[in-house]
Amino acid sequence: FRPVFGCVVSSVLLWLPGLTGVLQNQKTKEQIESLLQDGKHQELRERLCCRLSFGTAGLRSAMGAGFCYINDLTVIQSTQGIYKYLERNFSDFKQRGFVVGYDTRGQVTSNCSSKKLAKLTAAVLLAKDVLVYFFSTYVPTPFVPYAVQQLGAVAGVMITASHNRKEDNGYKVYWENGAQITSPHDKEIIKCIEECVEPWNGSWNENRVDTSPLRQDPLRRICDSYMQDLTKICYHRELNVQSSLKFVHTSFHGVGHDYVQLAFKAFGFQPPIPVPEQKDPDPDFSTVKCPNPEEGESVLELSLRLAEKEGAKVVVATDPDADRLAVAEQQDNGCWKVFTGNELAALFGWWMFSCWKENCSPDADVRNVYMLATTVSSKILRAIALKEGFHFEETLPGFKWIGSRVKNLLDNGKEVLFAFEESIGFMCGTSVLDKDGVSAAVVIAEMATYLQGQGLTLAQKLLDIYETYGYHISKTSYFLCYDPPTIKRIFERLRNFEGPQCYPKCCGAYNILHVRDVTTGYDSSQLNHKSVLPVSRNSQMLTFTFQNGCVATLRTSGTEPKIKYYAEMCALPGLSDRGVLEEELQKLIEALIENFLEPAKNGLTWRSA
Ligand SMILES: *[C@@H]1O[C@H](CO)[C@@H](O)[C@H](O)[C@H]1NC(C)=O
Ligand SMILES: *[C@@H]1O[C@H](CO)[C@@H](O)[C@H](O)[C@H]1NC(C)=O
Ligand SMILES: CC(=O)N[C@H]1CO[C@H](CO)[C@@H](O)[C@@H]1O
Repeated sequence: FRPVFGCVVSSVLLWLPGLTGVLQNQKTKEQIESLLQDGKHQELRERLCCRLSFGTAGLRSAMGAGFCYINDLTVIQSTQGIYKYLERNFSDFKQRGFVVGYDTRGQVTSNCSSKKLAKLTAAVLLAKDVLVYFFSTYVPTPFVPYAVQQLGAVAGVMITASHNRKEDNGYKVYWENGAQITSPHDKEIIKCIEECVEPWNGSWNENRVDTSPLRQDPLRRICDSYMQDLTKICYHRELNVQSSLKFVHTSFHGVGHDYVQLAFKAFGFQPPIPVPEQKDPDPDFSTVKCPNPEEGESVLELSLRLAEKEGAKVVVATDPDADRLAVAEQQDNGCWKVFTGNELAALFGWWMFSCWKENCSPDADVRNVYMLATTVSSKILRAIALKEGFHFEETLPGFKWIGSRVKNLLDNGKEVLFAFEESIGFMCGTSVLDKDGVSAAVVIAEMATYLQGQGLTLAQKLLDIYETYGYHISKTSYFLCYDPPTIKRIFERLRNFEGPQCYPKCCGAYNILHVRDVTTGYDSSQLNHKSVLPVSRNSQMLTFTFQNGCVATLRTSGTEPKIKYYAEMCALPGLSDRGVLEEELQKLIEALIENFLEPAKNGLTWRSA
């Protein structure tokens, strides 16, 4: 399919290669037919003269008819491309096999569901004699990368749109190393997809998973082994068993309930109290305005009320595909504190290191130990690492970078305890090389239980961590800017601030110590002035390290018309006047906007959030 062909929509419509596919699904067929009848040529063009772009995150779009939507056909086409790519790259692909998992999403109007799309994914591969590990029921996203590694499969796919709105779905691809694919696999796969857009014989046979001898159900084996592996990061089972602390868990209408229950059992806990209205799968996410626990108190309403009724002090919330975790804790004044991703990371980082230290063998070397975070996440782990003697590393934003780097470190004999990204994604231990809300939920439960024994709450311990390692206060926001030349101008101006190829040395009254430009690969803090991070030419990202301890990153968003900023005040241990630090951070952000963003916007207005 080439976009040009589709542009004389009505007459050639039926000749488009692959269009027979659109028509295989009665519901998406009806959507196209009704657009045709109503003469909605513009919308037809938008739906048919494009192709869903396949990237390192796989596919992500609304479900519905058309080549830039997620539907039976686009999933078949993508899987055919992946088949082609894997067949060329792995001589033992068919024997080693491929993992397919799915969440609980679905949409009546297009008769698409994650399970159906997963069955079609499996059908494409089974028809080509590939061994397929197809889960017999929905699973958390982290189960797929875990299964890929455990089963020695070549790759895997999870059909999920995580915490996105209910209209969306997605197709997330994991490589044999158990991490999400990175470039250039995505580019190669795109080429392969374009080579085989016409569905093959057999690709439509979604019922093949029920009959093919090449299909295996890995559910039992993977679930048992996952729960067994979880206990590697359980350090205080004896406390958990006796604990009277109650927990409420919400699975946000997604996959999490059964798995979080099992994880608590594996740690020796009483089962957490589920939020009844949200415990079972519901593709409409009926009780939340958006299925993202990151939104804080407003979406946690039902959990918090239940916790108050039950006398549970801690609420854990897994997002719909259970790869991320939000946590709230009731404070002495009765109010709830919903922790940010960065705050939770401070707790996890402290906890995973303390547990390691207490349990490591006498000849263990702390210099062999690593923690990781993405460039836009809090630097609290850096502060802990500095004081405790282990390594801290940054990766580009996105867990695919963390996963691949962790695998690399493990292959080189290093020990990785914890990694995170600020958007409540946590990796505790290394059984799964991706964010995992199930393990994070049970680890925080153990932490809260242990702390209760010490007479501390999570919030009190957080302050304690800040006292010990230095306060870390961060603020993230963005400007909407619909004019790409303006965005380009802003960043180019910063690259040529004090003359050609000369980055700013200060921002208003604030002195800049170091600049890192991931777009060009420059980093003034390195001896050779080369950034250790992979160069990322297609996006803008500049990080300034200020003399006062603040670190600020300006970056564009890959998919939205935004300039985002992430600023953090990293104070030295002992500087504990939070108010003063907050004020300083606020003033610095204002200086950043006034000096770095405003002057290059040419009168354009933008909306700040
Ligand atoms: C939805 O798709 C399934 C096959 O996956 C089919 O059996 C069913 O009849 C379809 N439902 C509607 C309403 O078209
Ligand atoms: C696919 O099936 C059709 C009809 O059954 C047949 O004519 C065609 O040759 C088949 N193609 C391949 C590649 O097997
Ligand atoms: C690592 C590897 O073998 N990559 C190859 C995979 O297959 C594509 C063709 O589809 C080649 O271009 C890659 O070099």
